[in-house]
Amino acid sequence: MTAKSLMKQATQTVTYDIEKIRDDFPILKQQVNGKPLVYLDNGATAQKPQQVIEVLDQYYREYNSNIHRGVHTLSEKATGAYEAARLKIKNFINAESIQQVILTSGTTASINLVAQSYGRSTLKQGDEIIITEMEHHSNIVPWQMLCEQTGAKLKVVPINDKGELIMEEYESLLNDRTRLVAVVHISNALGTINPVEDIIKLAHNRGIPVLLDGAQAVPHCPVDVQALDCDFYCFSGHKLFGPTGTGVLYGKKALLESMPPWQGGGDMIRTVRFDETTYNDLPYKFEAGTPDIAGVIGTGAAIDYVSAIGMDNIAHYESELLAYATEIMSAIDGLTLVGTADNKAGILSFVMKDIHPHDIGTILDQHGVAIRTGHHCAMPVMERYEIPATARASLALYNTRDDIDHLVEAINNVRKVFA
Ligand code: C6P
Repeated sequence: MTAKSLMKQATQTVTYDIEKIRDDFPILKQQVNGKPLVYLDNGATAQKPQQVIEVLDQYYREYNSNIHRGVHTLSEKATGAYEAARLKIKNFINAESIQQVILTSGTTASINLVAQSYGRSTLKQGDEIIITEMEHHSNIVPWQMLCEQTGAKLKVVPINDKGELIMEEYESLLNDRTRLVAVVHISNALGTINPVEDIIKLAHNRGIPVLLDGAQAVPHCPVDVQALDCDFYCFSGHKLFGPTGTGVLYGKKALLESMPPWQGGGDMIRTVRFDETTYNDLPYKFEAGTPDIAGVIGTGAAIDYVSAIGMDNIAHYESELLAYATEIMSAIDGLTLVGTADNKAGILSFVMKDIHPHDIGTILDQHGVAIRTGHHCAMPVMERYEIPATARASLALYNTRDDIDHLVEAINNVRKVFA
């Protein structure tokens, strides 16, 4: 879905009570270095609302126990809450069934699972995997490792100066040797919203499956895996206002069923004998060992939270905030935005003439403004723009124009310090 179509859809929906939303996030009420906290590092991890924190507290106080194992009351309660969270995730991304919602420790684990299970069992010497120049390392390195293991080759779709994929190059890379396309839905370093529908259609015309890295998309816009028709979709709970240590791999059922388990251990088996082991059904086949039970239940609460606000409302609110931030930041002398795609989400990567991003980040912190600086685990993006790093402000549903004004004021202070 494009930003414009999201906006159009969103204008038909209801209200956005920013004061009430901010009130739900206790961490935002504090001062940092004597200044009110302005949290603009949501791309790295998002803050947690009271509703999520309470669910975690309740789990540990009242029914902490292992799942799928015990017949005692606490274990049954934990299993029920854990599976209820899976159902919430299924509905949230509109998966066909809960069997297609594999619970992992994060986007990174989800992509590695596909690489080591699907990839390792199907790819061979000379096969090709297509990724893009704007991928996070999590969607590069697992494929490089797979290439080393199988003899397959990695092909990379380049980006233009605005940070958009060059679609003609993508089309020309698709061929009879392509076995998988793995693309980021929204770039963490540039904010680009990729034309994933077109990417998927072009790959499917040749029978090639597509994996989407949705780590930066799921917290900011509605995602419907059936409408997208993607073959795999990966995301993390902690960027979606849930706890760290949780993630999701959605997959088409036929693909998941054809894939061998990746990790072995408890819960993923049906029977174990020394001469033969049989595996559990989906989704458990891919869920070896005790998971982050509280984390998954908390992610379910986070989904309840964003669903009550409405993903359309969130997308609309954030795109207006991005437009405001883009306008005033573009006007700052000596500041250059890196990533100016026509279709963009709330990520503002920038560099300042003769000032290292780490210095920007340090001075901003003194003003209570939290941003990320560095390569953002997307070193090829930095190489593309011939820069060592950027400073990055990344928005979330609780940020305001006031936050942006504080950011700009602090940036102006950076300029004064280095004048
Ligand atoms: N990006 C950022 O500051 P994990 O660590 O598994 O939850 O997510 C990895 C990941 C994968 N893909 C994209 C597009 C991402 O943005 C991230 C995480 C954070 O940009 C931390 S490096």
